Amino acid sequence: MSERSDDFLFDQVTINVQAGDGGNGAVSFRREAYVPHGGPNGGSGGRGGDVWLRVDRGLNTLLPFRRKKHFKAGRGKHGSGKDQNGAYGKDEIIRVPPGTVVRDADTGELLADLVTPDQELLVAEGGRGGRGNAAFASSTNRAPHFSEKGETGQARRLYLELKLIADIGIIGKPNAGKSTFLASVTAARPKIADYPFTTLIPNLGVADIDERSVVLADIPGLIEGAHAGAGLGDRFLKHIERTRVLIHLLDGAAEDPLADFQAINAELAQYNPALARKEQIVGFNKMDLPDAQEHFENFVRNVRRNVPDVRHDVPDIRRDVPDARHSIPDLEVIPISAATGEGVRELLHGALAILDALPPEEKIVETETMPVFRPTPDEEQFTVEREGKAEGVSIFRVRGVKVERVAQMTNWDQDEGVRRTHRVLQAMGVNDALRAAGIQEGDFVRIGDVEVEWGEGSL
Ligand SMILES: Nc1nc2c(ncn2[C@@H]2O[C@H](COP(=O)(O)OP(=O)(O)OP(=O)(O)O)[C@@H](O)[C@H]2O)c(=O)[nH]1
Ligand SMILES: [Mg+2]
Repeated sequence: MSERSDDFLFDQVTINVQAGDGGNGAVSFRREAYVPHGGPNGGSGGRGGDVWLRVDRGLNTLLPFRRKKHFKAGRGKHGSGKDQNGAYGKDEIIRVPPGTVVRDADTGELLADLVTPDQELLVAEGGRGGRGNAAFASSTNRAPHFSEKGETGQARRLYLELKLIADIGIIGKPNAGKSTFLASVTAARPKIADYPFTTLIPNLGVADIDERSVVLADIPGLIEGAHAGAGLGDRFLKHIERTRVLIHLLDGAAEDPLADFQAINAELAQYNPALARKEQIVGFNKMDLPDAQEHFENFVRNVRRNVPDVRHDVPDIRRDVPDARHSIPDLEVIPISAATGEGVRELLHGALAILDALPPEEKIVETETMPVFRPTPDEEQFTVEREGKAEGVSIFRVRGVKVERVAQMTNWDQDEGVRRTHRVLQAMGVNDALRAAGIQEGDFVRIGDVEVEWGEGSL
C-alpha cells in the first residue's frame, strides 16, 4: 500500500474507535426524617456508548476519513443518590460507503464486508456501568460503603478498504467518455473534461430503468500497465471485481479504437483472469464525430475476430471449433454518443439484458481472508507471570478478562470495596496461583493498570 496514492484516492484508511466508559456507581444513603440509619441508595452508572459502522448508500468514498480518524462514543453518566442510575452513553455511528471491507488493523482479521445499505457492525463495545452501593447490600452487609467504577470502553484500530459494489462497471481508456455516459443515464454529476484522468475516484450513479434501479460505477480511465499499477490502475481494477457486467466504452474518434479495446482487455486478464471473463458490452462512443463514424464499420468487422484472443484464458470448448469467430458468444457493439444521448438507452438496456441473464447468485462479498475462528475466551481464565525484579522486589502480572475488569472497576480508595475485590480474586484462585508462582511479602501485583502491594491476607 503506497502512501502516495492514498493522498488523493483515499479508498483505504486506518481509524481509531473508542467506545464510551461506563459511568461510576454511587455511594449514598437514604436520609429521611425520623430514620437515623437509612439504607444504601447509591445508583449504578450508565453503560458507555458503543461505536458502530453503518452503511450509507449515499457515500462512495472514504474521503471524509481524511480529516477525521478518531471516533469516540459518549461515556455513561454516573449513578447518584436516591437510587438514580446514570444515563447510557451516546452511541457513535460512523457512516461508510457500501463495499467497505473492515479489518482489525492490528491483527488483520476480517471483521466484515459491509455491502448492504443500512447494514451495521458493532466495532467497539461500551463499558458497563459500575454498580452503586445499593447493589451490594446483603444480609451480611446492610450498609456497604463502596461502589464500582465504570468499565473502560473498548478501543480499537480499524483498517477500512473500499471496494465498490455496482451492477454495472463502466470501463475504458481515459477520455473515452465514461463520465459523460454516467451523467447521461443517471443523476450523477461527475466531472467531465477534455483531458485524461479527469476521474480519480470511481463515481456511482443509479439509473432508473424499466421500473428498477441499477447501480453503475464509472471507473477511472485505464492505461497500458494498469494491472501492474500504472496510472494507479491496480487500485481501479479492484473495483471492477465487484461489478457484474462491464460496459466497455471506446472513444470511437481515437486513433485506433480496436487497439484500445484489446489493450484494456489484456489489462483485465493480467490483473485477474476472472475480470476478463466478465460479460462485456461495447459502447462505441462519440458517434457524433466523423472520425468515429468512419472507424465504426471497421471496428465491428475486426473485433469479432479478435475476441477469442482477448479471452484466451477462457476454457471454452468452442475454441476448438475450426471457425471460432462464428460461434463465440456475440459481443454486442452499440454505437452511441454520450454527448447527444443517442444510443445511450440502448446500451444500458443491452447491459441490463446481460445482467438479467446472469445466474442470480454471484459472490461479490469479500472472502479472501475468512474471519478467524475464535472461541469466546473463558472470562474466568487468567495467567500469572513474573514480570520483573528490582531491588529485591518482584513484580507479578495477572492477565485475564475478568480479573482485569474487576481490578479496573474497583475503587481502591474504598476499603470495603478493596476487601470485596480481594474476596472475588480469592474465589477465582488468583491468590493461590500467585503463591504458587512464588510471591513474597512486599512484592507487587499488576492487573491491567492497577498495581497493589502483596501482603499475606491483603490479596
Ligand atoms: N464529441 C463528443 N465528445 C464526447 C462524447 N462523450 C464524451 N465526450 C467528451 O470527451 C471528453 C472526455 O469525457 P469524459 O466523460 O470526461 O471521459 P472519461 O472517460 O470519464 O475520462 P477519464 O475520467 O479521464 O477517464 C470530454 O471533453 C467530453 O465532453 C461524445 O459522445 N461526443
Ligand atoms: Mg471520467
